[in-house]
Amino acid sequence: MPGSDKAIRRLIFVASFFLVCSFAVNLIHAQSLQKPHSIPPQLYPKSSSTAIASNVIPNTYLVRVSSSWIKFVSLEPSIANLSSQLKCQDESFGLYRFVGNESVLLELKAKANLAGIPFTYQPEHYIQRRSLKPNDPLLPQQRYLDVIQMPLAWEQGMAGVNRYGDTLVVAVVDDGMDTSHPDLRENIWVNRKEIPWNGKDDDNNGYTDDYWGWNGGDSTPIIFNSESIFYGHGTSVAGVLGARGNNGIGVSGVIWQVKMMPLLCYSTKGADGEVGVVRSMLYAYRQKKRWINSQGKEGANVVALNMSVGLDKAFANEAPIWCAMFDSLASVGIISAGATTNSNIDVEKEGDIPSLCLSDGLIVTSSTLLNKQFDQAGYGTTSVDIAAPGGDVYTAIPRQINPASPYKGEQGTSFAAPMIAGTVAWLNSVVCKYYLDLMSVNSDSAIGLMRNWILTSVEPNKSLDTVCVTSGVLQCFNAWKKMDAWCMLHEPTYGADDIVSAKPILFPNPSLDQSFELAFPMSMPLTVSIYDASGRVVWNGVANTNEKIEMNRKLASGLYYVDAKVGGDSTRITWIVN
Ligand SMILES: [Ca+2]
Ligand SMILES: [Ca+2]
Ligand SMILES: [Ca+2]
Repeated sequence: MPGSDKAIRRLIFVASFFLVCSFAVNLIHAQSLQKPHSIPPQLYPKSSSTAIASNVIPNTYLVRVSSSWIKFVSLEPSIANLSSQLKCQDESFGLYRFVGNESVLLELKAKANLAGIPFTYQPEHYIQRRSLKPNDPLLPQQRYLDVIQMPLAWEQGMAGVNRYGDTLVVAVVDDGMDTSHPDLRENIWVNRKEIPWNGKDDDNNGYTDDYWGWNGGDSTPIIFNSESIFYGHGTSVAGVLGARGNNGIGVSGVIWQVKMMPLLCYSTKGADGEVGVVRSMLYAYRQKKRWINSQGKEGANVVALNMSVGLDKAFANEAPIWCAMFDSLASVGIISAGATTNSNIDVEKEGDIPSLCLSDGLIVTSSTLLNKQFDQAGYGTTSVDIAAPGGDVYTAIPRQINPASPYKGEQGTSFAAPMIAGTVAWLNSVVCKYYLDLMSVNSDSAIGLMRNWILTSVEPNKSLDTVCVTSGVLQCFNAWKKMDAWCMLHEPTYGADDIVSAKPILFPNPSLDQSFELAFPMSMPLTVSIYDASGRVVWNGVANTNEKIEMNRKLASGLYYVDAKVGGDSTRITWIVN
């Protein structure tokens, strides 16, 4: 099996800002080709020990020994009680399974060896599919996920947290996001320190009621309004980036579990000027800065920002404030993914923002068809970096448009960019701690590395030779391979280390609806016991990591203790039910 060592490791771990320009010409617009949805606008109110790897099935062994010897010793009283514990799996091959204490096998092995009989045994391991597909029913319509190698990538891990257990947040600068969408709601960031709609800035971050992000267009906390439904653009971008994967519903995002921070950049009053974009970017920047300064206690760990919004026929010297924001974001470790225009033009001759913003923290994306051929979008061989399939993208739409099936096909660079932003977030979920440490001391260097992993691992396509710097299409698994090679060089044990250190993380906590998930770097069976404050068991059950666990009884509001056993490790987590 190629790369089996990696396979094993995988198994083991698995300003207010001012505006002086006229917007009569340069109105910002969504980078998609879709027509608005034809519904009338309406107001929407707002480890086990180091010796036992976590991929080992507890106390279970495979044994290979001559079946005739087993039959023979079954007549021997001193051995019979031992040999009878082996359950035959294949007689002619001499394959047995044993469940119990290893000492029994050691004793049997000694007796076999005395008799000159070969006796081999090993712990039995959980196996995994080599190409991981989530159970979302509309996945067959999402062929772009195969084009960018997501099933191979997911096999390396699919947690919404990094190796330090930090939640991964992606800011989405767009026209809002349907927070009630069944396939998005669990993956939408909320500001836990903010009490919604009480007219107060509870977390004292300068933004009143910013429970769900921020509306930079209007400077309000409303991140989903009638225009969000009418255009549906931000919801569709969110679907590509981070629709909940493997939840048995709808579609799967590039990353299954992530927290998407909705930042609405359009104004409901007058023209859509770029002030909304700048204010939105500033919100993401401030939240990340706060997260860094508070060592993760406040703010949000924003690792990527998606911008499927742009300014046609504009040059960088016409939008210096906007362009400089990408550097500000990079200074706090945020990589931005920007969609170039959908017009089939040379952006370097005709202009386009953000395409022409010069920032190492920005990856500019053009669009291909599913066959990786160029899809008639903006191009520029020094400013457009990469392409991703924006030609036929099946994704989420606002639930209000079609409550029975809130999904549809979309096209445009708008839907290619979130594949890059999603890839950045996903890479953050699997990257080694050495990289995360580097990010905390030298974000430029860390961003340069990740940018390089993504841009140097594309699949070249002739049709893209005159389109973008890399002449190729995003390949997420190839990017992982580059990342893995770098991590192996700097932190050779990075895969194995997590066996000891990885602990499941319970969220949401506090929970409002008596359900929660235990996030873990890989999908694992769990045994869960929940105790109330007085130590009584209130719930027992089995489940899987990264899947929703719902109580079959109503729990009173209060403090609980969740004992979660994953592999051989038990962890106690304090859980608050509201
Ligand atoms: Ca606030
Ligand atoms: Ca508040
Ligand atoms: Ca889904």
